[in-house]
Amino acid sequence: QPDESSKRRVAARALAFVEDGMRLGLGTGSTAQHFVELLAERVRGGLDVVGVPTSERTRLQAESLGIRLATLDDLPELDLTVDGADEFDPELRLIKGGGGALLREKIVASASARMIVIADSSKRVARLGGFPLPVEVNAFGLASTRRKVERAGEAAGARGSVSLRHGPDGSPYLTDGGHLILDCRFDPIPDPEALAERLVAIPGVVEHGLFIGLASAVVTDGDAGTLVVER
Ligand code: DER
Repeated sequence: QPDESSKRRVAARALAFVEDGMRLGLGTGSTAQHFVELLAERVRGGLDVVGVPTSERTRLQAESLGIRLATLDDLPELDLTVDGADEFDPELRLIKGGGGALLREKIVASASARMIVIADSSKRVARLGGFPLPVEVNAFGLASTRRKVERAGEAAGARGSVSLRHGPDGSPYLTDGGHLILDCRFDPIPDPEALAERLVAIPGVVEHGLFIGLASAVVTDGDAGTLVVER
């Protein structure tokens, strides 16, 4: 089980990619939280950056720490996004969305020249799917969309059950965008590209947690400390 020190170590290592004057995408999740904290220390030391948060949670954290914020409307193109992941494979394909922010995370990552993923060694997998794939869906026609998502998994050779994510109070989890999340236990996912194509073809699907071709590098950790895995 990953410890906070390992998350902090990979977050600290990612700071080396941040240069003065950069327009940054700020990720979401417990590892990204460390990055935002450490970035704020550098800002207090004079680093001049502006951040576009990938969730309300990250926006509140960055704001409280005094990091200058903007939106993608102010800054349509970013230099670098630093974000976490739930899994990464040898081709740096990711599963993201454990923290429920996958839609804004993917929009921000795809607006960035580079995306550096910060993920401790527990996220490193040979094949994606051990972590349930989050799929963000519109609430309208949920039962029908859920069935189509299950069929898309089967058609892509990734069988498994699909469940609606609930929040801590027992009600259905609502994303920042007001959508629901289906967590799909497609394990393993033999062909992530094929599954991604099938999911985006479903009208009720807003976005899915497969990030393919977006990560430029992953900062992870091993016995000898942190290491950067390039694509
Ligand atoms: O929700 C997300 O995509 C997060 O980045 C998640 O994938 C990683 O969160 P963690 O750093 O708390 O494991």
